[in-house]
Amino acid sequence: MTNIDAASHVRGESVYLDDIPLLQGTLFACVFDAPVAHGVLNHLDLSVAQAMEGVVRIVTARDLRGENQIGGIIADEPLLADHHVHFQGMPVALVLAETEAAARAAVHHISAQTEPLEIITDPRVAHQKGELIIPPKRFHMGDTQAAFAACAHIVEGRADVNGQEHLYLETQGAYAVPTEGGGLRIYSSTQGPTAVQRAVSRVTGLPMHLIEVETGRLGGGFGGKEDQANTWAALCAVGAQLTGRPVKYSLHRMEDLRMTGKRHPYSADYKLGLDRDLRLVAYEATFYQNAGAAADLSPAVLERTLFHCTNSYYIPNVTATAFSCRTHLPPNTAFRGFGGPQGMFVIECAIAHAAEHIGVSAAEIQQKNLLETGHIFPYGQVVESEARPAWQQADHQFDFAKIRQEADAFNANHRYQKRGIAMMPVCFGISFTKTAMNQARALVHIYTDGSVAISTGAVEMGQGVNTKILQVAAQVFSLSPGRIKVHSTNTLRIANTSPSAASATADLNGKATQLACTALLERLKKVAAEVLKTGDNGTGIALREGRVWHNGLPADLDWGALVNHAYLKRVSLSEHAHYATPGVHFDWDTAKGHPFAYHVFGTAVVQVTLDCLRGTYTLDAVRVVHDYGQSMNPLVDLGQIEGGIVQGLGWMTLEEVVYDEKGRLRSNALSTYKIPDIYSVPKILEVFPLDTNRDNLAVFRSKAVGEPPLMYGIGAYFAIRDAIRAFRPGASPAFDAPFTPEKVLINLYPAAHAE
Ligand code: LUZ
Ligand code: MOS
Repeated sequence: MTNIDAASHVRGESVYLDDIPLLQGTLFACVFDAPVAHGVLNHLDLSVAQAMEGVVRIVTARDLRGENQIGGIIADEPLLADHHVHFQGMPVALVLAETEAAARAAVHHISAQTEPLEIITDPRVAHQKGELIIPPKRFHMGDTQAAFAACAHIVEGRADVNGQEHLYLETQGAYAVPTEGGGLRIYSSTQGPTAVQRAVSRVTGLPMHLIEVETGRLGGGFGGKEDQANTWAALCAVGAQLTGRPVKYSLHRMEDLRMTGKRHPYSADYKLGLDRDLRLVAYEATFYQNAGAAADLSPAVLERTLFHCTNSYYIPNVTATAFSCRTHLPPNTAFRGFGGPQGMFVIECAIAHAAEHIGVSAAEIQQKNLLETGHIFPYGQVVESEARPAWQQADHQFDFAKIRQEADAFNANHRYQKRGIAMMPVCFGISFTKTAMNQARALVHIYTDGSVAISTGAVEMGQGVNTKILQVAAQVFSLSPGRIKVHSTNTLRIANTSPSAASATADLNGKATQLACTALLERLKKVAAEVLKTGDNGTGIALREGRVWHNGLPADLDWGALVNHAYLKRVSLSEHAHYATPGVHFDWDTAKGHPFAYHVFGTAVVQVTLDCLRGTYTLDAVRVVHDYGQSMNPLVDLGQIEGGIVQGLGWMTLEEVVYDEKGRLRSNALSTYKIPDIYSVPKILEVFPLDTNRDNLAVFRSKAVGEPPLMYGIGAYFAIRDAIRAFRPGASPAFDAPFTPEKVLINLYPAAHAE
């Protein structure tokens, strides 16, 4: 089954926000954003801009009919700055003009007078000053203090990991159209249509039933549009409400880079204790999350850092503490992995440190401590593990010992080129950690010509979820894909959706689709039994490839005729189904529970070659054994795995988000922010499935595939470190990702750098 969007993508016919034809009278919006990161907003001069040709209206905080608030988890984020500005890029005024050019031109003629306040960009500084978004969160298992006392080896250190720009190909944007009776229709490039509906309701004061949010597809989200699509939709909605005209805003790349949040940078302290047999016995970690100026999704991201702080390893004694620190950067937000990768990076640093300290390979420690079924995670869930089978299959297929020997032999023969390798096991929990969000609905209509229309809460953002949902319906009905259409995500057809996030979209919406289609099928079987007078109430009826079968023999009744009979008999051909993941729960009072439906496991081996004169490197190979259960669509899944790995590699190597001490984004364009291109992706990228066939909670025994592969990319950091140590034995670079070529060079020649 090919991706159902393949043909229209290749022809350029797929419709994104910017392809929607505009109505006559549409106005264009552009934001004037805060020029300083922290200050009192004393005066805003709009007079010049207001008088410019084409400018229809300039909206500020005071004009809002609803609440000036878009904070989802915590109400700490005004839509438009009122008395204070909290980050450079914070929306202050909204220009509405007859053309896009007029709107952008006018923004340049707005000026703000601000009284500067102290700017904090470092989460540790924010922590010292008590600037916390929420009280600290903690996971606790066993007794670390007692355990450390009995450890043969203890290492302590610090690890820093930077943020990451989402760089979805399609920038943020929305189009708001006034509808009859004072309502609004919002076209939004969002992962969360309901989140947009709520935000629009809040800032306009309109009830949610007057607000329709329509999302066709996104040109990428990666978490950046889980929460932060709300801003632009809310601004367009306010503009449309105040002018009575449609309002469109599609951000320019530099606006998007400057005004939106990114993956959270973290700083962390760790202490890891091992026994004589290299068993991990005790782990303490403290995480300082750089949340930015408002909560956004930071509390939930912080939680997932704790959930994944021991990655794929069993450690009986764990104390992990996490602080969400308020700084004056754009609020950081969801990004593929959602805090998990940051937690995993730190334990991998601690293991690398321990290995170097003891004089063994990190792989030896990793391998010895993999999770086994029956172990307990620090959050109380009992482990069902594929960690060791994944590691062993990877070792068997790729031969870790041979890869090591070849690297060592190469290094012995090359003075200024060094090879490094690293293994990277991954364990990622599937489900929203907020239990209530693990629900979805599907609406399935069968029309009298036999064609089927499906709506769900899933948002197609290039991950192929609509293809999988179509496959579910095609399989249940035994129909050819051509008779089924998966439609846009729309809050009038599907209400109260969870965002398409947490790798769970196909699981949740696929299950809801399966329930709806199965209910329809059972109804149709009864109709078939009546029509064929089988007298068995449908128990002997089956549908196969568009035909009705009875007791294993084809009957003289096809799908189309059956559907017509059902209509004439006044049997409903529509179904709305609800799915809620069974068995998941979590209690933050005890920080224990069973938050995840299941976990995804895998092991990667990453190989790099370092140019020790220049500090540059090539990613030679990433080889992976990945557990995606019984894949529904191996090609769609492979696309997700390859994309995730490359995004993870970019985070660990080239991609460097730079804010200066004034809170200004310096990596504000694609000339200063580098992401992997076709030349920097691994020369070899091999992915093998781990052969598992368990009764998990995903659709048709598949497993979620969206986020877990990103974390294989973390291996690149440690492979580069390994190569540096081959050039300079005993080197101990600070754990500070990404490992940009500049940082590599400094670590190859620290003495020269010190001079
Ligand atoms: N979004 C969210 C997520 O709201 N909750 C989650 O647990 C999550 N996990 C991964 C990615 N996005
Ligand atoms: Mo996400 S990080 O929106 O799954």
